[in-house]
Amino acid sequence: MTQSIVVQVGQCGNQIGYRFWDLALREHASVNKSGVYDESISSFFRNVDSRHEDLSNIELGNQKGKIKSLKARAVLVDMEEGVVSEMLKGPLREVFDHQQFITDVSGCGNNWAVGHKMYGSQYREQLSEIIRRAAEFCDCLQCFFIIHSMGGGTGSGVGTFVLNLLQEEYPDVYRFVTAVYPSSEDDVITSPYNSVLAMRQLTEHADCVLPVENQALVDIVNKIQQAVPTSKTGKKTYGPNTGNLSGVGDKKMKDEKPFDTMNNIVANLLLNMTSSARFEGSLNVDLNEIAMNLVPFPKLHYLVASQSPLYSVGGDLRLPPRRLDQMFTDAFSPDHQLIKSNPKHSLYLACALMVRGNVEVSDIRRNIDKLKPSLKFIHWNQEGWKTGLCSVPPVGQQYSLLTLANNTCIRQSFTDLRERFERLYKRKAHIHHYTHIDGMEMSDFTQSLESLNSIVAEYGDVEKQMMNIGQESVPRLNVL
Ligand SMILES: Nc1nc2c(ncn2[C@@H]2O[C@H](COP(=O)(O)OP(=O)(O)O)[C@@H](O)[C@H]2O)c(=O)[nH]1
Ligand SMILES: [Mg+2]
Repeated sequence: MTQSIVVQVGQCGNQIGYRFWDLALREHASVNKSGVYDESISSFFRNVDSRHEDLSNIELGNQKGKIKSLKARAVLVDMEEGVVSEMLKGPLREVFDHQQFITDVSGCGNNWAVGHKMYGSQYREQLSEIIRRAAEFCDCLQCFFIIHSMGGGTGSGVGTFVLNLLQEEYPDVYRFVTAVYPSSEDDVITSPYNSVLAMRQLTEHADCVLPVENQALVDIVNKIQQAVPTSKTGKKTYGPNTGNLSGVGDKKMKDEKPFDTMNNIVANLLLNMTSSARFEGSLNVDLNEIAMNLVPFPKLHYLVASQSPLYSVGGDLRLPPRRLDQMFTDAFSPDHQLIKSNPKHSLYLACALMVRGNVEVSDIRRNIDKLKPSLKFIHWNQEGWKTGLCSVPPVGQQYSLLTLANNTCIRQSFTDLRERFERLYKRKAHIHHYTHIDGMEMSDFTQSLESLNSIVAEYGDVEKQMMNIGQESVPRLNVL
């Protein structure tokens, strides 16, 4: 069994990370009834109780203090203290070791340069040290999962600094980045700059990026609200701010944060993606196989995720269960994508289907055959499916499906972002806040824009190639 380390940076990164650890503990608790520390738990948690291996502790909730011997394989970084110190007061406080954090007090002011150039160099040694410590606890470290937003300063700046550091110091360990992209109505005025500057780093230094758009999350949350049966009082029982999706039960209601429901969706993406690293399955997809199978060209490593059911939070869940075949239809529909897109209208380079629960390989095959006529795959990879089957479903579900698509539809998100960047950049608005930071040059802007242009162009070229082939293969009339 291999291990992974989660590196969560900035407000968004830490808030999503927190949801991930909460839900991961619940999953393990529901499967591991004996409470004995085993290989499955060891993939993301270490055991600090050397006296005995008994972990009847992982039952969360009212069994206060019983998670003392499990520590998350996590590194928490934020240049503000608020979010991390709240985590230390919350119900999962025992899961995080005090040696696992780096915080500062003044924040990055939503400025990538402050995060990447200033704090990056200032904290380089400490970051390197804290990661080394986490890595030393692993027998066989396979992946880093980095979580951060693109639009702010810490996650986008320090987060991408850490990414580079990881590549330098652990070149053989996979780097998966979950990156939350700002919506067009984002209140961070400099978010297009931060996102484009960060994206160049993701393009150059990550093995795989799972882009998530806040707009897509908001739309999904609204959809969930509509789908959830109303309670007797006529009130919706689920949705943002109702508390139930926060994952720690009803008493959490008063602590509910506006992002929690959205973050649960992203946490579920990570749970589903890592399920075969955490549990047994008849068709286990090793995490390295995702990078291997889904990324045919090094920079085209942005994978569009979609899932069905849209989320799962265990026993609280009251959404009607999805039928198996419906789940496959869902996952290819635009309203289940974690970026605003319609993959059916674009070209697939490859697609992974990560199925969990009591599902047969033949069920997957049947659904692939059913879907195929409506999907366009690149001509040299017509059978570009990677399927995984993990026997353990999410808590409270019979089965679930996560798809990860290398699809040219991502180009639209990138061109939208570029437009927003250019609107500011044309007038050089706010640029001086960046260039006065030591080490930040105008070339950082120009090169990041070039990098984005080239990604957009590369996805475009792939599409064009396909169109040309399409035309050539139009059957001609044989003139007799
Ligand atoms: N989905 C989600 N987005 C967030 C969360 N917190 C902040 N954001 C978004 O992230 C961007 C700001 O980044 P933030 O993580 O607050 O900044 P940082 O602390 O400097 O990294 C904005 O686009 C926010 O809308 C969160 O918990 N979940
Ligand atoms: Mg912050």
